[in-house]
Amino acid sequence: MECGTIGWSMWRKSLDKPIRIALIPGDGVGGEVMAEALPCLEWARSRGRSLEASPFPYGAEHYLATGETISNVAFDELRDGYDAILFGAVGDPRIPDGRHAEAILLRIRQGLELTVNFRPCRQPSPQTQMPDLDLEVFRENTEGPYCLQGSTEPGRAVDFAIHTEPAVRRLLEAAFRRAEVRNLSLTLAHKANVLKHGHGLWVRVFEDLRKTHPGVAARAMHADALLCALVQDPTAFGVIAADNYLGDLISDLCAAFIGGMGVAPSLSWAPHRPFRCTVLAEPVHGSAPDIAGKGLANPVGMLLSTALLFRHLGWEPEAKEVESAVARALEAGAKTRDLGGTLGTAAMGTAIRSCLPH
Ligand code: GGG
Repeated sequence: MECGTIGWSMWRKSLDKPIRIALIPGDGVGGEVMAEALPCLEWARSRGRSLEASPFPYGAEHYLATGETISNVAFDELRDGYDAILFGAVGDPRIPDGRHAEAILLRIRQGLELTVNFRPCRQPSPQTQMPDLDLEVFRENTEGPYCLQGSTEPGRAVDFAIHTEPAVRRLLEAAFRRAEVRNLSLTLAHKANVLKHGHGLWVRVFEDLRKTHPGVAARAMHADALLCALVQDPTAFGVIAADNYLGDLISDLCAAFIGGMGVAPSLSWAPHRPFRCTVLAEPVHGSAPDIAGKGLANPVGMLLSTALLFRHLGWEPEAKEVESAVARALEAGAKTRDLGGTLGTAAMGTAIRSCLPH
């Protein structure tokens, strides 16, 4: 496998030590879905995979109790001592401005320079109306309006967006390579007609990389036209690349094609730091405070994120087994409420686990 695509087995801090995974459940349903991923880690260990998992308390509860989001020492520990972070979700109604969420999740994404946020969008089960759907969104994960620079003034609010050529190039290079390896088309979503500076840069770099990847069927589209075409026929798209903001919106729409946010996984990495990178696996969904604590959340997005992490570590058989256990459980009728079923989070996790080989 190529460096910069998932499944490259050298993404680890040390070859002769166990893979170290930091567990950050975060807020709301994060802990509930994380609880269903832990037995998957245990299962991988039972198959001979060498891993250690350590919990970290970062989230709203910890912030309200201690005033700490992530300390510098803890951040350094995550960066230098862990191969991966398995993350639940952030967001808590008791902190309406989301300052702890920024300081935790955006700090991790930006501090670890996790430029590539990979959000595949395939039907989690073959029993579906769109079996041909094979979409993969590459979302830039550290810049754009997420630079968190701006101000609220009387009668006026300002949000800046920063796009740097190295990050844009890294994201697009990863998307081109992925499209090449999987023989998929590549579409860049942009609004360079309005956002002349930032998205103008995206289009320029895209056109540049198109020359070095002549085998990829690549096109740049205005995001509004792309969204319209996507809703009309999602199977007409392959890899979609976009900046942080558009990439978030487009991938959330794509999640709706496969059953909703509850089933959508993601993995983030730093393509320019293959040997030093702590990767981040997290479901696309947030903390869902409306259903938090009720045992109703769908653990599929979390489990498929765990499968992406396994694949990234080179544990392809385990990644495939988890994905097919999810598919088999869904085919057998196991569904949470968001998918029209009646199961709670734990029962859904149990149903999926029962489909894993022993
Ligand atoms: N598991 C993803 C999560 O917790 N998302 C919450 C959130 O607010 N994310 C900001 C973003 O990704 O746009």
